[in-house]
Amino acid sequence: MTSLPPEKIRNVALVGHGASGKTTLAEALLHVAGVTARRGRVEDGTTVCDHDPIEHSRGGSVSMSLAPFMWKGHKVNLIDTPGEPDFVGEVHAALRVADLAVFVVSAVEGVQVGTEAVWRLAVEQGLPRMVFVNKLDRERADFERTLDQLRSRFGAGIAPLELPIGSEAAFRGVADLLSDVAWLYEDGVASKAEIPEDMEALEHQVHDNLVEGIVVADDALMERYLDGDVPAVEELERTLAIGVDEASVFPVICGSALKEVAIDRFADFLCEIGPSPLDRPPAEVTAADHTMTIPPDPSAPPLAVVFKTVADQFVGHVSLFKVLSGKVRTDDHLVNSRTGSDERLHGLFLLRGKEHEPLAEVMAGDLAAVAKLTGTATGDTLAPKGTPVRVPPLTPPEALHGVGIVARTQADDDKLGTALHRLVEEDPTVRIVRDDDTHQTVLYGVGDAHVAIAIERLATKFSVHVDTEELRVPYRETITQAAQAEGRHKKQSGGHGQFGVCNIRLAPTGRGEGFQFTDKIVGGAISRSYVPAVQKGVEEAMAAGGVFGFPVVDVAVELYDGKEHSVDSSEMAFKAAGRLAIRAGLADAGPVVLEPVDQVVVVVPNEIQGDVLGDLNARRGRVQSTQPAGPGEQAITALVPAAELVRYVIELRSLTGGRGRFTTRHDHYDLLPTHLVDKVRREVAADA
Ligand SMILES: Nc1nc2c(ncn2[C@@H]2O[C@H](COP(=O)(O)OP(=O)(O)O)[C@@H](O)[C@H]2O)c(=O)[nH]1
Ligand SMILES: [Mg+2]
Repeated sequence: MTSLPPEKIRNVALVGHGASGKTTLAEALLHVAGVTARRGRVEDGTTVCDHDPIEHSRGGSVSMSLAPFMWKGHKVNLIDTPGEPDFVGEVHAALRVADLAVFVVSAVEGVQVGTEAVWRLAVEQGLPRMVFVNKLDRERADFERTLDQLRSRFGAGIAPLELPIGSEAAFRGVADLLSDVAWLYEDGVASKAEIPEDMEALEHQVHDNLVEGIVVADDALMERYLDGDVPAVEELERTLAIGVDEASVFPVICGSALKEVAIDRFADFLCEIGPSPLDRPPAEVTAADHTMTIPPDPSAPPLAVVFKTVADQFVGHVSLFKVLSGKVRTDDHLVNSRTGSDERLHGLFLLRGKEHEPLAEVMAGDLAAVAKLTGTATGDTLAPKGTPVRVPPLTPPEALHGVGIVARTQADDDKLGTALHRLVEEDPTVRIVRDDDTHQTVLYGVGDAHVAIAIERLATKFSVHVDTEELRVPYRETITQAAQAEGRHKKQSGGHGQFGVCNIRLAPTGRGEGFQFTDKIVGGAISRSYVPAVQKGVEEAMAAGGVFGFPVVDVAVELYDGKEHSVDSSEMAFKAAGRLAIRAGLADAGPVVLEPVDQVVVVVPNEIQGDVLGDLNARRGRVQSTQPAGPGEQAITALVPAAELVRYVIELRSLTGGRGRFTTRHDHYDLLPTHLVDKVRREVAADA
C-alpha cells in the first residue's frame, strides 16, 4: 500500500457498547473495499480484527486492532476497539490517535452504557463523532427509537443523514437525505432508486430539517437558502464536514454490517465528511519546559508517537505508531525522547489484524507499525537526534480491581518479573503493585475480566502460571492505653553469652502520628551505643506484627531503664531485649486493630443514587456529601473501609447496570469494630 498525504488519511476508531457490531462492521468494510475475498464471522473466530485466541474463546474483542483499507483514493485507518468496560484502556489509546470516533449502536438495543461511557471520553477530548446505527436487519430493530435515544442522550448535534428503507428482515437499503436518492442492496451490491412512495413525506420532512440544520452554520449559505437557493449536495457536505470537525454535529448513518447493507456509503461518508489529520488541532508536544504544537506537515522533520505495543508471537515486540509530522522511512534512525536511546526502524509495516504488509515510508497523519524497537514503550515519542520533544503521556484509566498473584512453581517465579513487565508493556492499564504491608503481589485491572485475561496472557503468551488469591487488606494495630514492660534477653550458658535488659513505657500517640522513641535512660543504666539497638528491636517487632499479627503504629516508647553486662551485652542482645519488651508491653496496652478507610467518589445517574447510598451504608460507609456531577448525574463522596471495597468495581457495576463509576484513595486508619476483629483474624489466619 502506498503512503498517502495527510489530507487523504482517515483515522477512524470504531467504538461503542460490546456486541453492537464493531468488529463485524470492520469486517464488512474490508470486504467491500476488496481487501478480503470472504467475510469472516465473529462466531467462527474468522474475522480479521478478533485474531487473538482469547477473543475467539470469549466471542468478542479484548484489544484494539487495526484494519486499514483504501477507499476512493483515501487510506482509512480503521481501529476496531473492544466494547466491554474492562478493556476501556484500549479505547483510550485508540481515541488518542483517531481523528474521528464512530459510535456503533445496535438498532435493537439502542444507546447502551458502553455508548455513553465512550461518548464522555470523546467529549473530554473534543473528538469529532459520527454514529452508525447497525443491525437494522434484526427483529425488533427500531431506527426511530434509536434516533430519539441518541438525541435525548447526546443533544441537538445528532443529525441523521440517512433513513432505513424497510425494517427487520425486510431492511434493504437507505434513503440519502442530502441527495434525496434511495440506495437498495442485493447481497451487498448497491443500486440507485427513487425514494419509495410510502416514505416520501417523511424523507422530505427530515431532509428539510437536515438542510436547515446545516445552513444555519454558515451565514452566506443561510442567506442564499432564505432566498430559495438550496445549496448543492457537495456544498452541504462541506459545511456539514466543518460541523463534524468542530465536534458540534454528529452525523447518523445506518445499515447492517452482517448483511453488508450501506457499508460502501459508510466508507464514502468517512472520506467525504470525516476529518483528516489536517482538520484536527496540531499535536501538542513539550520540550524542556515549554509546549509547542506540531501540524501534520509531511515536509517537516519526522516525529512519531507509539500508541500501542504488542508482544507478537513471531516478531516479538511490535510498536504501533502515528506519524505526527514529516515522513518516516524503513531503516531511519530516531531517538526515543524519554530514554534518549537511538532506535533504528527495521522494516516498517502496515498492520491489519495480525497480518503484516511491508511499507517503505509513512507520512504525517498516518498509522503504521515497526518491530524490535529496543527500549521504546507505549506513549513514547520518536524524534530526530537533538530534538527531544515529547508528546505528553496518556493517563490510562484507573485499574481498581486487584487480585493477589502467586507464581505456581519456582520456574514460574523466576520468570514472573520479566513476564509482568512485558504484560504491562502491552497493556499499560494493568498495574502491578508489590504491597509490603500485606506481602502480596497484586495485579490490578479495570475489572475481573481484564484481570482474568491478563493472567491468561501470562500463561499463553509468556508461559508463566500464577494462582490468584483474594486481595488482602493492610490492617494495622495500635494501643489504647499506657503500659510498662521489661525485655530480658539472657543467654549465658558457657562461652560468649548474651545479655540485655531494657525497661520501656508505652503510650498511644494520636491517630496517624506514627512512632516516637525517647531515650530516658539516666545514670548510664544502658550504654548510649546500645540505645539505638533497643529502638531497632522495638521497631522491627512492631513491623513484624503485634498481638493480632498486624504492623503496629502510633505508639510512643520511652526507654527509661535497663541492665547490661560488661562482656555479654551487645547490640544484638539489646535488639532482642527491645523486641521482647515491646511484645510484652503491647499485650498490656489495650491493643486494637485499625482498618484502612478510603475516600470514594461515586458518580451515578440521579435515578439510582438512592440504591448506591443504601449500598454504601451497608458497607459501613459514611457519606460526606452528594453534589451534582454534570447532566443527570450525582457525585457521592463517602468514607468507606477498604475491606468493604475489595470487589466494589464488580458490585457497583451490577448495582448500577454499569452506569456507576468511582475513584478511590486511601484516607486514614480507623478502629476496626470489635465485632469484626475475630472474623478478620480468622480470615488472615486462613490466608497465612
Ligand atoms: N443481525 C445482525 N447481527 C449483527 C450485525 N452486526 C453484528 N452482528 C452480530 O452481533 C454480534 C456481535 O458482533 P461484534 O462485531 O462482535 O460486536 P462488537 O463487540 O461490537 O465488536 C455477532 O454475533 C455479530 O454476528 C448486523 O448488522 N446484523
Ligand atoms: Mg469486537
